[in-house]
Amino acid sequence: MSAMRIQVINPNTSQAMTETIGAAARAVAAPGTEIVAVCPSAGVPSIEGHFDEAIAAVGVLEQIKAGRQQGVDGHVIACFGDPGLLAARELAQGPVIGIAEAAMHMATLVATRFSIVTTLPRTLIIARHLLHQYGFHNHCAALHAIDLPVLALEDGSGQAQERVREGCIRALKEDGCGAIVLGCGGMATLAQELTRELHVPVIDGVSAAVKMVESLVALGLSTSKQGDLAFPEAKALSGKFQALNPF
Ligand code: 5HY
Repeated sequence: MSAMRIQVINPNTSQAMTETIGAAARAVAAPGTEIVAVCPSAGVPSIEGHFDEAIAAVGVLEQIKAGRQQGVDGHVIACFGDPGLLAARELAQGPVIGIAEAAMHMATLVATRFSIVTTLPRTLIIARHLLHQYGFHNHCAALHAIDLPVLALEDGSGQAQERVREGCIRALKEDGCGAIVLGCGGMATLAQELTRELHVPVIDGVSAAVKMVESLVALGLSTSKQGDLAFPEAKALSGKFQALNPF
């Protein structure tokens, strides 16, 4: 595999979660792949709804532009809502993969039905929208929320991690699913241990997305600039958005 650099963007501004995500990405990266883990310079400390996603999407674009200027080969959006994904693809040259789409794709390759375990109940609708947007709604058996905030995953108590494990066990018992998708970037480092313990594929989108970007780059495939993912139309951006100027 040729040498490459992949920018992994945590769209929230939690430094601890950015480090968790970066560690999960590096754990699976090929020997020749450098992982550059970043988060927006400003925004929301965690993303738990539509309002947070709208704010985070601007930060994603800020980081995509920076990554493109640094010459990275591809990008991962490491939040389960895939915030700003299509806008990021307009701005990017290389592939841009969201962790929800990556995990969902991978789950359909190893099981006929998968369940999702995520954080707050109010974010379930975001995952449901993505299932329909990506065409996976017939593959998803059920969605579960551990009913803890995203940053509980970084509080060191281990409570969120135990709730994730319980959610996976419940899903396997009740849903008739063959695989589990972890619905938060902050759960990334839990997948391999849970796969070993539960004897089913438990899929983390961060690692799935890193391998998908590696594959796309190795195949010489970058974001199509034909049609709606072409670079944005040139126009005068104003105020703080001038920094996002694509050109
Ligand atoms: C994420 N929020 O992956 C999502 C998870 C969620 O800050 N990072 C966040 O619960 O939607």
